[in-house]
Amino acid sequence: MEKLIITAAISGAEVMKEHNPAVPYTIEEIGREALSAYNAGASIIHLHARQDDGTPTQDEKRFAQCIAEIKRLCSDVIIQPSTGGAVGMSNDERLQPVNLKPEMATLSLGTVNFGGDDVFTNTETAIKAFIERFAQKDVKPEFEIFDKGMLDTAHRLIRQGLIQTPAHFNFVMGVNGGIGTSIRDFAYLVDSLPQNATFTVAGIGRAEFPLAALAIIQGGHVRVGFEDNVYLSRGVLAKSNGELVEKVVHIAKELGREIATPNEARQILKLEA
Ligand code: KMH
Ligand code: ZN
Repeated sequence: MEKLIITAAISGAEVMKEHNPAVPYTIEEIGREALSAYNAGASIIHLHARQDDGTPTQDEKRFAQCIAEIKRLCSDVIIQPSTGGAVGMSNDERLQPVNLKPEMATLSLGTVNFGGDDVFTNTETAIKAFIERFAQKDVKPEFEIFDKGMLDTAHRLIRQGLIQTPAHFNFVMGVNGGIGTSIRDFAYLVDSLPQNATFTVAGIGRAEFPLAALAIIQGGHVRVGFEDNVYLSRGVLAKSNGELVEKVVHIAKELGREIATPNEARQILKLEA
């Protein structure tokens, strides 16, 4: 089986220090959390930027500062900025980090409720515009899948020649409004993937580690981090993103799956080194 790519979603846009005091806001804190995840075995850092007070921002300059700090501390890690940003941001605002030409960035393939009154909006027109901008800047998309219909959208856009294959997907499972976290839900998504696709799984909250184990067994990849879950185990806050990554490494080792370095992850995902 392929080596395991671990993505650390270190910051997110919705999780705050009130949820876990180690959630990073400042450039220095972002660097600290990226380094802890990298040292533990993460090869990809999924990045949301914040202002110093924790307000989410897609500001290009702020992203450039965060990326510089992460590269200073972990020079070979793959940095994957978010273009999801936070609920309510405009598409232009969200696309800013793509101008920095990162190796990868996230690209959501549909609209989903995000609990309460929040709706994470991704119209078909917007999705096509995002795909075009990624292609212009030569950025590999990680397609964010919050529900099964989004994979059907991927199939349609592949048929239309708008999505290049092999494509890479992230199943975000357990958002209030998206697909659930059962084994059946997981199998349904895996069975619905386009040919030759790679996938990673991000389980929300307490689903993070059970879904990580399923992905490890199934030959997929794993995302963990404060964006998705702040607990190491029931009632125990993780002290760092690194602790969450360490737990995945431990599960993978027990199950006989080796961990990919950043350069091995580049080969698996067909990114240029
Ligand atoms: N913060 C969510 C509204 C992504 O990073 O691409 C969207 C999100 C997806 O986190
Ligand atoms: Zn994100």
